[in-house]
Amino acid sequence: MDTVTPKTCYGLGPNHVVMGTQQYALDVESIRADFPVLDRQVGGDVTTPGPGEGDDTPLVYLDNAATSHTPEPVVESIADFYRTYNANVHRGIHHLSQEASVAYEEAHDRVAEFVGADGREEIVFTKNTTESENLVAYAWGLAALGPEDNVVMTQMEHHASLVTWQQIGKKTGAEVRYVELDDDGTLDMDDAAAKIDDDTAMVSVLHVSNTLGTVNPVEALTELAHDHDAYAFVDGAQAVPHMPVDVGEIGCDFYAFSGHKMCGPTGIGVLYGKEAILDEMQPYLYGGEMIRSVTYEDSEWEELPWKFEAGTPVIAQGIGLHAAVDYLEEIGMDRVHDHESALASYAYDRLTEWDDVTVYGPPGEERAGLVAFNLDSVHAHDLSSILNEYGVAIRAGDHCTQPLHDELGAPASARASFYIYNTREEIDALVDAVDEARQLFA
Ligand code: C6P
Repeated sequence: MDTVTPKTCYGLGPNHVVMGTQQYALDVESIRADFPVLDRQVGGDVTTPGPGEGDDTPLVYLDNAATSHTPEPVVESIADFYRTYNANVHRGIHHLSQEASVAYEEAHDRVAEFVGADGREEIVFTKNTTESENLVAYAWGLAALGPEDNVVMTQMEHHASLVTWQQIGKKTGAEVRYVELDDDGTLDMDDAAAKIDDDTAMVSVLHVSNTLGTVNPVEALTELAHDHDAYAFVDGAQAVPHMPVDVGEIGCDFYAFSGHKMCGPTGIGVLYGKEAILDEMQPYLYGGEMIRSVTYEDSEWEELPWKFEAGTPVIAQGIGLHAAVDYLEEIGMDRVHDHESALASYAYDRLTEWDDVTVYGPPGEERAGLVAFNLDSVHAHDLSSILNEYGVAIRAGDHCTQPLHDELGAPASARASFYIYNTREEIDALVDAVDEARQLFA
């Protein structure tokens, strides 16, 4: 890797410099060049999108768990689709439709390969992780669950799965159970073994917690589920963007994630499902594209995965996701993971230097690339507003894990989350701004 000349940046004083790329597991400097938004100044009028008057504070973007930014090759792939071969898929035998269909189908193949699925039949494109969860809950859960069954989740579940299975539980009478957490924010596996029993029909668990940064033992949880003939659904929204994931190795029956958290566009999610199970399931949405033949009396479904992609599908988004996968694989998912782990560990160490800061979740080296915390004297929302004054973008709130925040005894937390383009200097910028807030409210 090349050594770069350090440059002053990030607006919190001359001590914040971009260091030589040799200090990172990946070449941050050249990655940053693919994301023009990272050069934004912020602070002015928010009613007109884009740079404008009053924007004079360099952006430090640490809200990647909410959504990541989109590199130029991905933007270009989407623009190229609209500029040169925009057409609906699977509906025309004209040239553009065939080009679009091939590109859309190949996007399924590429995603399948990326997560270790057996082929495109196992990869359904949805709108996001939330829709992937709902697809299985409605298509499988409504038909399969009854009052004698239970669904097991964890206390750290995101609302995407928690609310979905909770509501399917109400509709079907199935009991919903939550595996408890140990004090360090990891799963109590004894409790998991106790709660998953012969009446369990589904174990739906997070791979990585978007609040605690905990990485759950999804292989062991899948094994527990299968020991009791239950299905295992893994919510990988915070895993696939950040680490190598192989659904075959995990052994789970379903796995879900979103394109917009992994350098892809918004509006696309992925549901992986084992072919034999998807084959058995009835569709979730009906209409065009998902049918093979229709009479006034009845219909037959198209083959997988199209059976679950009713209507005009997410064509441009799928093509963008293909480019995002290419982009991430070019960097290497091991290096993505190592880079973020180092950043999270550094942020954890710096924030825990203060006694009046509570950091949630396991220690630095065991966590995924995010840190949720609270200052004793400042509400997370106020903290986030102050940080915004310094151009530091974090998320404050319950991060769609309200019951978990109840468990933590905090209505909200501040969360910094990292990605391939973040630097230690940006974490210094975060810590300096947090310190300003501490002084202000001391
Ligand atoms: N978490 C966050 O800021 P969607 O919105 O469907 O793309 O992803 C939902 C989702 C599901 N599971 C986990 C673990 C998640 O983190 C998310 C999204 C964002 O943490 C928005 S709440």
